[in-house]
Formats: sequence, structure tokens, C-alpha cells
Amino acid sequence: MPRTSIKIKTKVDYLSILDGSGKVDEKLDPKLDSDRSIYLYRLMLVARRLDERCINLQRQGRIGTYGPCRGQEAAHCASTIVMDKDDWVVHTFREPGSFYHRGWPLERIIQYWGGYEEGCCPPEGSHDLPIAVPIASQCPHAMGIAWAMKIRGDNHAVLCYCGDGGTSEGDFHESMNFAGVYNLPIIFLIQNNQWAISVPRKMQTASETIAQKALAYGFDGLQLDGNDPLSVYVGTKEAVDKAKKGGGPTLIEAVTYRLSVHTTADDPTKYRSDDEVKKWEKLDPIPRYQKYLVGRKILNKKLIDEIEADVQKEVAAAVERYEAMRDVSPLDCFDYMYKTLPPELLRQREEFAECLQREGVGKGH
Ligand SMILES: Cc1ncc(C[n+]2csc(CCOP(=O)(O)OP(=O)(O)O)c2C)c(N)n1
Ligand SMILES: [Mg+2]
Repeated sequence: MPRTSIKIKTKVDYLSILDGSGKVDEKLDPKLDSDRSIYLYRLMLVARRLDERCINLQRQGRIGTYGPCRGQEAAHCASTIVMDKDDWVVHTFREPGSFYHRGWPLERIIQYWGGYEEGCCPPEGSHDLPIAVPIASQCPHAMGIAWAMKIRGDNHAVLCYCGDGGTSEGDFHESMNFAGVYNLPIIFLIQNNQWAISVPRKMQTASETIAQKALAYGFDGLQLDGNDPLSVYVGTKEAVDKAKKGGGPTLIEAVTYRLSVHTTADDPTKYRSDDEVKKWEKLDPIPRYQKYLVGRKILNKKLIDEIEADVQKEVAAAVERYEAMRDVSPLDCFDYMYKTLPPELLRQREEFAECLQREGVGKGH
């Protein structure tokens, strides 16, 4: 037999509806009604304002490290709103808008970053997993939930967030493989924000797109403009509808940008240029969506100001509630692992207690 070639699917679609210059593809525009459009706009604003407050809280020493989502609000807010309450959403740590939409009290998100275990606790009856910081470790869990759905014959789907850096982890590939083999109702949504701390996208993978990785696992990949809430909404909805009809998984690559620091412990000026950030600031999803909604006469100046004031009030109230719950000792961190502390930890606890007392922090008991 001569050498022949095997025909394989080699194409992924790219979706952009509201482009960076504000032009809309009328045919693809989902034309969300006024309530839903305003809801999405407000949700993105909640994520932005919460982000800003958390950075301030960290700088004032009132929470620990914080990982902001600035610039990525469309990628996570416009996808999470597609999911029904009974669907499952599995997060990383850069989706505060999704947590809020899924019913997590804002102060609980702040608690997480403040180091309080309560911040890991999903609201009663929710179908969410808590924040996952170990990169891509959430993917096998999400895949397992989707497998359970399939076995039980539930008509639901799982949305699993992951970062571009996460796509280099074994957990991600094992989950993709399993999801493909068992045709599971799962959507892997990669927030490709161009960086994994200081590792740029081009050093993460030699693939032209992240979306195409789905093809090797036997299902569809879609790349879309992750700073365009309309593209994110339409792309995710298509994938979820398909999953619920038994059409299997989809890998969505939402192309976006982390406009802020990786976390408050990071200094991005060490590894990326101001020009790059400025270029992406012009594509900021919030002003882009605001302009579009003004064009559709869904928003006007008065309403924009009202939403802004309302969101700021809500975030400020959450910070107050968080502060009111802070009256616990940092020494608690020693309390839950061992019944009797080993000598070295006991020594550390005593030293820490002395330090707290000296500095007048917490109760220092
Ligand atoms: C398993 C694991 N290895 C390393 C880290 C340290 N770490 C934290 S965030 C991060 C980069 C993640 O990049 P990406 O997946 O692109 O997500 P992003 O932070 O950009 O949202 C790394 C390596 C970790 N949290 N977990
Ligand atoms: Mg990244």
C-alpha cells in the first residue's frame, strides 16, 4: 500500500459579534432583551468594582493575596449566565462575577481572599465548586460531575473554567480525553488572558490556537472574542444546547487579556510592556458593551449613573459585612489540622501569638 493521508477535521471556528471598534454583526447579535442586557452589564460592573475594592483591601492589609479579573469580565460573566441553576459551574479563581451570579454573597468571595475557610463554602443547594487555585485541578472534578450527569440521565451540563496556563497541565488533558471518549455534557472554557503569571501565551503551546486541542480529543473547539460579551454568550449557549442534546463536549477558547496584575504579589512591569497593556485597554469589554447598549437605547446616561451608584453601594456593604466577620484570630490557622499540635508547630504558634500581641492584631489569644 502506498503512503496515503488520513482526512481529519482541521478547522475551528472563530466568533466575533461586537468587534473592538464597536461594529456589530446584526445577523449574529443575540439581541438579548433589555432586562437581560442590563443584568449582564451590571454583573460585569460588580466584578470590576469588587476587583478594585479587593486590591485596595489587600494594599491596606485587610485581605491576603488577591487575583484580579480586570479585563476578563465578559469572558466569565457572559458565559456563566447561560447556565441554569441546576447545571454545574466549576471555577478557577478569576471569576468573581460568576460566583456572584450563582448566588455567592460578595463578602464570601472577599472572605476567601482574606484567608477565611468560610470563603470556600458554596451557598446551600448550589451546584458550584469552590475556588480552585491548583491550576487545572478543577478539570477532573468537572469531568466527573459531567460523567455522573450522563450516568444518571440528567439533562444538565457543566461549565468548567480554566486558564491558558492550565491547558499545559495533565489534569486538563486527562479530563478532555475522558470527556471526549464518553461524550460528556461539558464545556471547557479557557480564559486565554495571554499570560500565566510571567509565561506568555506563545511559550505555553506551539499550537496556533488553544481551541484546536479539542480536535485531537474528538470534539469541537471554538475560538471567540472573549472581550465581547455577545460572542461569549452566543458561543457558550451553542455549546451548552449541544451538550444537553447529547452532542458532547466543547472546548471554548475565549481570547481576552489580564489588564491587571496576576495577583497582588506580582509586578507585571517586569515581564510585559505598557504598550501591550494599552493596546488591550482599548478592547476593555465594559465600555465596549456600554456603548453598544447605549446604541440600542437600552442604557442612557441616567441609567448608567444609577447602576454605577447601586453597584458601588452593594460592594461597599459587602466590605462592611466582611469587616464585621473579621473578629477572629489569625491563630486559628493552627487549630484544625491536629488534635495535639506537634512541638514545632506549637513553638510557631507561641511565637506568632507573641507577635500578634506586640502588633495589636486580632485577639492574640
Ligand atoms: C498546580 C499548580 N502549579 C503552579 C501553580 C502556581 N500558579 C498559580 S497561577 C499560575 C498561572 C496560571 O496561569 P493560567 O492558567 O493562564 O491562569 P491565569 O492566572 O492567567 O488566570 C501558576 C503557575 C498553581 N497554582 N498550581
Ligand atoms: Mg492565563
